[in-house]
Amino acid sequence: MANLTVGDYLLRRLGELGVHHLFGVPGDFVLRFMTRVPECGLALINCCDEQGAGFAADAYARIKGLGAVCVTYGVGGLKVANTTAQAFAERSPVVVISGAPGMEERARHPMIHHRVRDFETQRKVFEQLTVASAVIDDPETALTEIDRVLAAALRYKRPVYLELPRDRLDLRARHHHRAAPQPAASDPETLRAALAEAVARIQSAAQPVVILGEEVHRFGLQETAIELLRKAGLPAAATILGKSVIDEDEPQYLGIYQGGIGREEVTRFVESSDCVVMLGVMMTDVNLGIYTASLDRRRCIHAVAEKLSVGLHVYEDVLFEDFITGLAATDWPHRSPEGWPRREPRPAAAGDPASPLTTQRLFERLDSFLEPDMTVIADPGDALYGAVDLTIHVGSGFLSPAYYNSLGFAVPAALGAQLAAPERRPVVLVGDGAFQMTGLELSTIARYGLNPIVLVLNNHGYLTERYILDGSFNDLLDWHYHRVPELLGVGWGMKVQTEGELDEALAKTKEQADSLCVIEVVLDRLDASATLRRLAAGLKH
Ligand SMILES: Cc1ncc(C[n+]2csc(CCOP(=O)(O)OP(=O)(O)O)c2C)c(N)n1
Ligand SMILES: [Mg+2]
Repeated sequence: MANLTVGDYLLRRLGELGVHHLFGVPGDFVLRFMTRVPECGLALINCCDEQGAGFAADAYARIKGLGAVCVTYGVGGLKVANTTAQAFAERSPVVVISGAPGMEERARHPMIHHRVRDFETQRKVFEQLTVASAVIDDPETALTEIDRVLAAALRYKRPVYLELPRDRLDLRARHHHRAAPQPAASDPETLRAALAEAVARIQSAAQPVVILGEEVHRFGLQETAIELLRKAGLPAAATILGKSVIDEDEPQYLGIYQGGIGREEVTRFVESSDCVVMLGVMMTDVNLGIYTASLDRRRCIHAVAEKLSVGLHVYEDVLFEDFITGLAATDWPHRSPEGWPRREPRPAAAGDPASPLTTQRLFERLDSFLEPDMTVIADPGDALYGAVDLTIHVGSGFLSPAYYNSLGFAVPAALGAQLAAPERRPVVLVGDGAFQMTGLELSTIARYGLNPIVLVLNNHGYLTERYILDGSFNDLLDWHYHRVPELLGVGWGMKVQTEGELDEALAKTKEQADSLCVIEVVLDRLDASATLRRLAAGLKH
């Protein structure tokens, strides 16, 4: 690789790490790098807007373990600050690649376009939003720096930033000077002690329960977690951010635990447990039902990437993955599934076809529509809260930014998700407010011939906000959302207001198997899912 240019080396490494698509918007500082993308065997997916590209890369990273967004300096770079912040907050390893003014021209023309305060500004912003960053300005260290930054994304499952001054891109990179960083390892004695204490607690508990969180997914430990549940005969709930961390048809699965705003039987079962094993659970307000969760830490085992505690004992130098793998490898005695809360069967039978649709009926109907070859992607808002109890028939089949909660994720995420997993058709659940933010990426979806089913929940404004404090600031212009395919000249759309029309539209999406489908679901202005009603009560202060 010693003879590659700096830019080609980066692209070669991304390809080796499974990144076959780069999402971005061109600009003069990144154009030459972009011409190298297809030359190096990767596809450049041109988005309408950088924020769309950032969300697409985030979804891609959640599915493939690494994603990349590629933008120009300032106007492009700063537009992906928000999506990078989300990737940081929710542990999604996205590589942000920004073109930049050349080192020579920085000296000659300080007021070059897209500059903000100085040439350091953008990198400093991204230093706050990533786990590693570098300006690749020196061919002597370029390879080592690229390797260091990519290794950090993979190790910490968080975004990283690489800035490419345009006059350094084509320089021949020199060979590596530094050895690759040693992979982190657990201290064996501490690991043994932590496992011994955790296993003893679980074995002696009358009603142990596991809560699986998002980090199990991010660290690729889903199979290990399932092995643990099956071998030890343990039931498991999931957090909302970790929804679908395991296939929700798994007999051990109880549903989403969300404290006081979740389903009552699950909350009661978890909170009455004498040993709650929280694996990869981030203690966010949304995961904890706006802090209505009642989990006594003396009864909890809490393992996350950055911490391990068993009751009040804190163990250092134990890697999250080693702890879960150790639990799964334990020889567990048989335990029978007694007293577990049963999954609520959802009414599958159709109601009166002429009845106006309600949010509750929409989600009940969707529950019987979903299949294992679909990825459900929900935007924050009632699209997410309504989706909490949908049964996802495949592990990692649900994506939503349920912590950082940036509206406008779902449509561009469908682009990233479908390119990452082409065998799964995305089902996008998006509010009218969110759709007005990034819905234009349907254009990119259409351009690349993808076929998601997009349900726009048109409740005539910002419902979630209405529940907290209403005012005209929560109103929106009522678009003809179902006619967007006409505007694009691609795809099929339908507006549905009754149960019968929804059935018809869902059936039609099967006929329109290869095309983009937009279903506008008209809902009452104040109709809400049960979860949103409970959540809103918690948010009102
Ligand atoms: C980028 C962004 N801006 C603002 C908010 C604050 N916010 C949270 S929910 C919401 C309303 C969402 O409206 P819509 O997408 O129509 O979903 P609904 O609540 O109506 O189901 C807003 C504005 C946010 N979460 N993200
Ligand atoms: Mg709305």
